[in-house]
Amino acid sequence: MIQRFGLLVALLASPVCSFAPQLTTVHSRSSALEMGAESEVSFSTLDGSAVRVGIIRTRWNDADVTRLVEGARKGLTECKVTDENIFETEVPGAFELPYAAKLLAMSGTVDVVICAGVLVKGDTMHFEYIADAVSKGIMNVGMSTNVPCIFGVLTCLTDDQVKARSTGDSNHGVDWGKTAVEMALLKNEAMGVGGKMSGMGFGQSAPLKSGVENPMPPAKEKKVGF
Ligand code: DLZ
Repeated sequence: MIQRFGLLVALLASPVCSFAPQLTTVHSRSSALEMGAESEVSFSTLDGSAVRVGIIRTRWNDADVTRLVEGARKGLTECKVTDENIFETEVPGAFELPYAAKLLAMSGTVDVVICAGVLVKGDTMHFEYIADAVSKGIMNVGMSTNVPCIFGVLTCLTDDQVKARSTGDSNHGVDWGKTAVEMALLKNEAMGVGGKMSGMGFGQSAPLKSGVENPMPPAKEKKVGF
């Protein structure tokens, strides 16, 4: 038992141990959680130069959502996504996001959709119903269309919480942009688009069949957007 514990300690202390970086991550993660707003995820270098991104944003909480979309664009730019490969459109409120996202995903003109919005709890049950419907709706779009759909919706109890998550270095939109690129690349790799055909993992076997018939065939020209 003691021997095993000693081995575990040695492994954790070893610079080549793959657990060691995780310990660091866990530590910074907990301090980030205490602050409640900072990014809690890291990204490797992502090449999104060929990725087409659709952004759907709400007009509700306009100023906050605008900052979040600016953050998402910053994240996309840091991953080499070009401006001409970003299509942006808007809907009234968060409840409308999943439907618009489904139309955009089915258009075949984008590799990933980011849904951006802000829900703030009021005095009624409205917040709970919308937050639940929107989160499930956005997940359903990704699962039913095979176009990854990013949940870029803040669900906050106060305006201060919104500000803390949509400004400066803690603008969550930046992570949403990078997440979008990572998921688009993962999808392309898994579906055999440019994947290597040896070894194990996503993109290593014959191209996957989606199992989902897309009612709208991919656009012939490289158009981005509806
Ligand atoms: C009605 C409503 C309320 C009270 N609050 C918000 C909100 O905080 N964030 C948001 O994006 N949308 C809100 N809405 C609008 C609903 O999302 C939706 O647009 C309407 O219920 C019409 O379907």
